[in-house]
Amino acid sequence: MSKIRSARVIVTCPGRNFVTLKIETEDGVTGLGDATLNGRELAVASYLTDHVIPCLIGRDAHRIEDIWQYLYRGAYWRRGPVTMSAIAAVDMALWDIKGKVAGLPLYQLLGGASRDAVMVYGHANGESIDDTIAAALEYKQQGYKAIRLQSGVPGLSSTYGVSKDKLFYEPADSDLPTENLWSTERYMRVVPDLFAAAREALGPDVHLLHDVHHRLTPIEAGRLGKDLEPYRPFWMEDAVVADNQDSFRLIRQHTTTRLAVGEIFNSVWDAKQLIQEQLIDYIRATVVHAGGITHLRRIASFADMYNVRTGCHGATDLSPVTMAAALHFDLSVPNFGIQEYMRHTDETDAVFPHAYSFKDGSLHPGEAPGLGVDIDEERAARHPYSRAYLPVNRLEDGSMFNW
Ligand code: EZ4
Ligand code: CO
Repeated sequence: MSKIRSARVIVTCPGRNFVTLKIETEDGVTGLGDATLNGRELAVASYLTDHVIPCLIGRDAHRIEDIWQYLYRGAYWRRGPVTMSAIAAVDMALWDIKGKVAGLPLYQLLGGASRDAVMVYGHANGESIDDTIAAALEYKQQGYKAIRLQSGVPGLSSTYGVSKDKLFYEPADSDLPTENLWSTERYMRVVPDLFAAAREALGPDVHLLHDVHHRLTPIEAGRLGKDLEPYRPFWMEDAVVADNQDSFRLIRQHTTTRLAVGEIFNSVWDAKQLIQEQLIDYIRATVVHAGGITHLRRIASFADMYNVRTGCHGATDLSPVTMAAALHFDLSVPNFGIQEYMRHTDETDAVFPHAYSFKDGSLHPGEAPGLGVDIDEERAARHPYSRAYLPVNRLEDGSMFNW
């Protein structure tokens, strides 16, 4: 028995906003959980402070599963990104505490390492195909074995995944949503050319990935997947919106390019049909937005029965606390596939000192007990919350589209 004495939410903006839950037990052991929901941060902060924390005080921090069920079943209102990010934060913090009490890195509590390290992919991007290839060559130089390619589209002033600052792409770029323009036709012409050039420049061994970011219809996605087949992409991500899971059947009928989806999924129910009918190859649900380590393990076990591997979301809006949690999970889970890795800025890393490290294209969570991440609260306090939104997208005729 190790009673929860206190819990509080820390909101900080070292370059971008992060919401962190800190739980402390009566024995003085602390645990951290990430609760960041990009562009909707304060909703989760309030959900935790106003509705979750009062129910946590006095509970046994070691009863992780029971607390998970209490917060999920006990809310009556199930699922959704706000609820599941809040539950995730509690879950991560409790696993962190359990690891610290045991004196073991979290991956040891999850069954131990199933592999030596976690293969990650980096984000290469550029305004033109040449710029993107130059960025990809830099990643290869740094040892990356897998690289995501996103290039600007001629005729569109801004494109998802393409940044001014190559190393630190940050889509939540304004205190009110910026307006982007989208043209499927222009986009569909560029991507196969990008992959042809990239395969030629980077050679046969590097894994090449691409994120469509929910912009196509199923039949368009089938076409793009087919166009990319000669260049053997590792995966095509978020080819279509997955609200209607049936959509993926049509894509499957037209291409053997591997499909990845799920960074905005909150629970196993978002992926049930996709997994059961083997309509995808990689499930991208992540610790922070899908109910924590406890629920992500459940999703992965289910996926394993259908040959679906994990490919956790790992953009910069997932704090170093989530990155650490994901790495412990990735190292242990049998059906790991790949981990997304967008480097945080030095400013962010200074607020969240961490034990994980990069080497030879892979990350390792390190051997510190628990998650192996801390928060420097003094530094955090120097970076107050600053409202920031993801962009919105419109078609050339002005109608709203998916970003
Ligand atoms: O747009 O994390 O694969 N990575 C992505 C990200 C998402 C952001 C949204 O907050 O799609 O760049
Ligand atoms: Co994505």
